[in-house]
Amino acid sequence: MGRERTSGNRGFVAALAGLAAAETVAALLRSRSPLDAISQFVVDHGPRSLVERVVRLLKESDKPVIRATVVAAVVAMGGVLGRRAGRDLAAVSAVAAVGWWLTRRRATPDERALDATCAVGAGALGTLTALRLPAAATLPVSALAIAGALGGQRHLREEVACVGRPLFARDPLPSAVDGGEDWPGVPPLITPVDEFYVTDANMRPPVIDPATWRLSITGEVENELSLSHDDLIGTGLVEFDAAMVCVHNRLGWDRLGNGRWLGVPLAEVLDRAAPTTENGFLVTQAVDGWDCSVPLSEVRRLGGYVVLGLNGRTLTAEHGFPARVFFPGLYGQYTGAKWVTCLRIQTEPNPDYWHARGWTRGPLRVRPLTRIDHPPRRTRAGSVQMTGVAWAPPEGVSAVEVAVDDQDWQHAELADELAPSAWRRWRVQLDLSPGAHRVRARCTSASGHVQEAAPSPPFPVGAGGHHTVTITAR
Ligand SMILES: Nc1nc2c(c(=O)[nH]1)N[C@H]1C(S)=C(S)[C@@H](COP(=O)(O)O)O[C@H]1N2
Ligand SMILES: [Mo]
Repeated sequence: MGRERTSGNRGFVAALAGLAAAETVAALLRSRSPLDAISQFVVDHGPRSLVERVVRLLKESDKPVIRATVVAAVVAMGGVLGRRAGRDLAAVSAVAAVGWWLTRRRATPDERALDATCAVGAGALGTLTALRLPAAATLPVSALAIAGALGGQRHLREEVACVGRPLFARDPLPSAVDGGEDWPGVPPLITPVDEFYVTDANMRPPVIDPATWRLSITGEVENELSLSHDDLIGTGLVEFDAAMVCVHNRLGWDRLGNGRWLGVPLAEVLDRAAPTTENGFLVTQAVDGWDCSVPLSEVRRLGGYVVLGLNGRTLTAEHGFPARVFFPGLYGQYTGAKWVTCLRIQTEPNPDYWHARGWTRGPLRVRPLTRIDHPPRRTRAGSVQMTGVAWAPPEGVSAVEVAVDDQDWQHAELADELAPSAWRRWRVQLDLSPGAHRVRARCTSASGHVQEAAPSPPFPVGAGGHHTVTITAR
């Protein structure tokens, strides 16, 4: 019994050391992280309903949790293998085979060769070393391996974070807009880049060299184009304010941001390319293999941009450097690719990353929604200021109303509109008697559509219903 437990523990340590060694070597050689490769496999193959559940449960911490789960699974596997004496070779081969197979995914042939060598070599060596170590040495050795791995991960993260240099912009904050600046608890009019939500199907954003990157425009066009980053910047950038909303944004959530974007109108690019079909699709394709098809009729209706900058700087790696496609008014997963490399005009849509995983074909338009941001759920009784934001891109918000308990709707004061596609801040003065109150909010879009009451989850057409909070006044 005692002996079995010892070898089980050795198996745990060996698996952990193997993974950590592979991770460290990958970071040192600037190859892809094996842990990310395994996690990416989980992301790519998770069924739609599971993905929905994970997003709902974990909100924006999904990726760290996936990584931690993978580490736990690998260590558990090591523990199981370690229980049987004389299985060193089996353990080492399992680590090597899994590492080799996984690193072949989503990479160029060169990267694959390097990644596979790292994963197989370092992982196997780490595992073997840990299995052969005298019991007293296992702890310090695995601690060292983990420290190396964490250091490597950190190094990679910093490398990714450094993209983003100044790019032409008007005032950082528009002075023309009245209201909201000193309203309690209301979010900034323009969401700072480091607070702007990040959603994509990658464990780590691709890092692209703008010197070699090209945007190609191909398919059913008269003139194929291949544009560099400088070509696009020189085309004459247009600044526009718009909210980007993830289809997973639930009532009260902040999976949306209001940005000041810089981009080239798609109409200009398409005019130069001259599509030979009127009723086809614009397929935006990215370096991560992600794609999304937008009907040309919708492209004409919404305009859309090849975006190069956000809030006065080039895009950051996380938000799609060097370029992304954005149609204000379409949910994030229908609006076009970050890290875009190809715009292809086709008569038929592509399978599309999310459609292939069970999501609605689209394009899905953003449903108007209102969010209550203030006051906190416990507050003083009496006169209380409530604030929030509402959005209805691309047409804009014309009214926000709030109802306390089952009383009548009362109109909120709206801050000036920055742009119809941007979010709009609002406030209202409430008189709350001591006790618990249920407060709901809704908006009306510029075309007169009143936000409906029936609550619905993000799948299949985006969340709906009134954001409702319970506020206890004392
Ligand atoms: N290449 C690529 N583009 C992508 C995605 C992706 O996974 N890969 N995710 C989309 C989704 S679901 C959303 S909500 C937005 C998010 O953009 P943000 O991370 O800059 O907020 O990007 C879209 N573009
Ligand atoms: Mo999204």
